[in-house]
This record gives sequence, C-alpha cells and structure tokens, in this order.
Amino acid sequence: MFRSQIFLSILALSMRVTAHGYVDQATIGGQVFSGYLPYTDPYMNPVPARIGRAIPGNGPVEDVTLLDIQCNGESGSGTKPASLAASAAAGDQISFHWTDWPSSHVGPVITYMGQVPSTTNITEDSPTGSDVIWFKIDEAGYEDGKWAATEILSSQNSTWTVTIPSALKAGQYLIRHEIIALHEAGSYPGAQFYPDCFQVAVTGSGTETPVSEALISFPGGYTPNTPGIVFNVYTDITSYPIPGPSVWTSNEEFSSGGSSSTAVDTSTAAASSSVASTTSARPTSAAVSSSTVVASSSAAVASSTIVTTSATASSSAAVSSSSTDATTTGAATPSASTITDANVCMNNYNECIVASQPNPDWTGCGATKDECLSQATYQRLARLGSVGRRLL
Ligand SMILES: *[C@@H]1O[C@H](CO)[C@@H](O)[C@H](O)[C@H]1NC(C)=O
Ligand SMILES: *[C@@H]1O[C@H](CO)[C@@H](O)[C@H](O)[C@H]1NC(C)=O
Ligand SMILES: [Cu+2]
Repeated sequence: MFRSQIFLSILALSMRVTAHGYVDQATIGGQVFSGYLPYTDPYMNPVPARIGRAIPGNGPVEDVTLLDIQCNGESGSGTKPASLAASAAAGDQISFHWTDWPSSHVGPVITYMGQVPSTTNITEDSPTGSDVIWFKIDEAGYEDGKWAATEILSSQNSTWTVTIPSALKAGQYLIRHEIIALHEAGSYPGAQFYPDCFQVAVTGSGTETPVSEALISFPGGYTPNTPGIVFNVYTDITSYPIPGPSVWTSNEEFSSGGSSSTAVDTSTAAASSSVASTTSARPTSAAVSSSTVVASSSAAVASSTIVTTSATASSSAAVSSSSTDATTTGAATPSASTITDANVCMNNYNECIVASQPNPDWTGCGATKDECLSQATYQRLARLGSVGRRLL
C-alpha cells in the first residue's frame, strides 16, 4: 500500500500540471469580459479587476463536501469575491468560453445562479454551505451519442451559451458555470468538478424568485449518492442523469414539472445504482489475472505484449488471453529486465478497463496494474531527484 500511495501522490502531482480548463472569457449582456486568469492575474501589478471569482488553476475539485465545490478554490477555503459585477437584463444571454478542454474529459455542462441578499454588495458576499440559494438555469449531459463538455462544446468554438430566465427578478446574482468531467467517475471520489463563478447585476422587469424546491446549496446540493456523480462512462450508455434539480425558468413551469430533467432524474436514479451494483458485484473472477503482467516467459516482452493485446482485443479476449499467460508461467522474480515504466502499467490498466466493457473489470485490471507497478519505476520523473525514486 505504501507503494501505491507514492504512486497516487505522483499521479496527483502530474494531474496538477496537465491542462484541464477554465473559463477565460465571458460575454454577458453583449459585453465581453476576461475571466479570472489563474496563471497571470495573481502576478500582475495591479491585479486586474474581474467579474469572475479567483480560481487556483485549471485543475478540478473532487470533494463535494468542501466549500470549493461552490465556486472553485483549494484546501476547502473556497474563493473570494471579485471586485466587479457585469450588468445584464433578465432574458439576456451569457456565453462562456473555455480554454482547451481534453476530449477524454467527457461530462455535463451545467449553469446555476444564486441570489445575493439585497443588503449585501456582491463584491463582498461569500455564500456558505448553509445558504440554499442556487437554482439551475441550464444543463446538458449526454444526447445523441454526444457529451456536452467534449463533442458539443468543441463544436461550438469552446463556447457555452445560456439565457438568464426572463421571469427572474432583478438583483445581484452569482452565476456558477460548471463542467463535471466523468472520465474517472466510476467510484467516488472520481468525478472532477470545474466550477467558475461570475458576478452579475440583473436588471429588467422579471418578478420571480425561484421556489424553494428549485434551490440547493453548495456544498450540500451534490453528494456521493446524487445520480450522475458516480457514473461509469465506459459502458454502453444511452443517457446520463445530470446532477442537481430541474432547470428553473419560472415558478409555474418548474412546479408543473414541465422541465425534462425531473423525469430523467427518476429513471436514472435506478440506472446509476445499477451501474454501481454491477461494478461492486464484480467479484473475484478477475483475480485470475493478477500475475499476468509478469507472467509471460520472456518478461521483458511482457509489457509490450499486453499493450498490443489489450489495444486490439475485444472485451472478453483481453482478459482471457492474459489469464492464459498467467497459467503458463508462474510468478517471476523481478529482475532488471522486468522493470518497466509505471506509465506503461497505468496505460495497460486504462486499456484493460476499456477492453473489459461493458462490465469493467476493476478488480482484475487493478490487480494486474498493482503487479505491474511492483516491477515499475516512474521513469519520466526519475530526473526530478527525490520525487522520482523507485516505487519498489
Ligand atoms: C458594490 O461595491 C462596489 C465597489 O465598492 C460599487 O462600485 C458598487 O456600486 C456596489 N454595488 C452595489 C449594488 O451597491
Ligand atoms: C471563438 O471564441 C473566441 C473567444 O470568445 C473568439 O475570440 C473567436 O472569435 C471565436 N471564433 C469564432 C470562429 O467564432
Ligand atoms: Cu483533467
């Protein structure tokens, strides 16, 4: 376990420097604003005034219980108010432009608004997890074989456009725009949340404040059991339950259940729990292959063999061919020639998960990965001195 802890922390480090994304530009009521730019804004003098709340970088929040789930942040401290607010009328559009978004990071795109008390200036307001103020104004998940955050967003110049509900009463609102990346969401924690918040003064002749059934808090509104937070994207999916309440456009429409996602949520609550039980019901058939990676007679060839196998094999073939290897040869003692790059182990693991669809073989693939890692060094990091020490 020591070994995998080191590996996980190295993985966490490398995740931090991988490009994920954030909103670098927002067009609100026809006016173009820069988003908060985490890699330049903090280093400028003076620090630029923004309508977007500060974010620590392009990485995700993964713990739904932290204040960071609200508007991003790190270490649970959330984010601070920005010094400006945009102005837009109810019924106006808002467009969010995202930086390059990895095509692996499939998931929904969701937008909420949260009202700031009229007695508080939005440039000084910090909602807590007890403030049940957030209502959903837009959502898109998986439709016609396309994920909102990847295929659809990229087909729209990385831009997502929402409409401020025309019924909404004038006032100061935080707009919380979010992508949830699901590529590792097969268990919790795993889903990656990328929220970004903007401050807007809404004008216009709207009269409505959303009914309490439309409102959630952040943190609080998402839990590990909320449909869509744990979700295996590598199965043969036809729909996805978008987390959170139904979209609010007016109280009448909300209460009449006219919004589509109410129905979706009900059916998918079942769907997601069946996914979960499929996953956890995977027993030890997979233990089969625990020693596979090392097992083939010429161990030096083993890792590349596995890559080839799982890359081309059909789902069941990948598992069975490696278990054949396992029976042919006993566990080998690690020698210099069996030591491989930990990256290869992880790639094999990912391919194994994909190849074992629609019932991902978490146990078997995981055991294979662990065995592989026991022979592995993290070669790419070896140059970084103490961080890159051998995993053995
Ligand atoms: C909020 O404070 C800012 C900065 O002091 C000020 O410019 C703005 O007019 C205030 N907004 C409201 C609604 O009072
Ligand atoms: C894509 O979005 C960027 C950022 O908003 C904008 O500058 C650019 O003009 C857009 N490109 C097209 C083809 O619309
Ligand atoms: Cu990422």
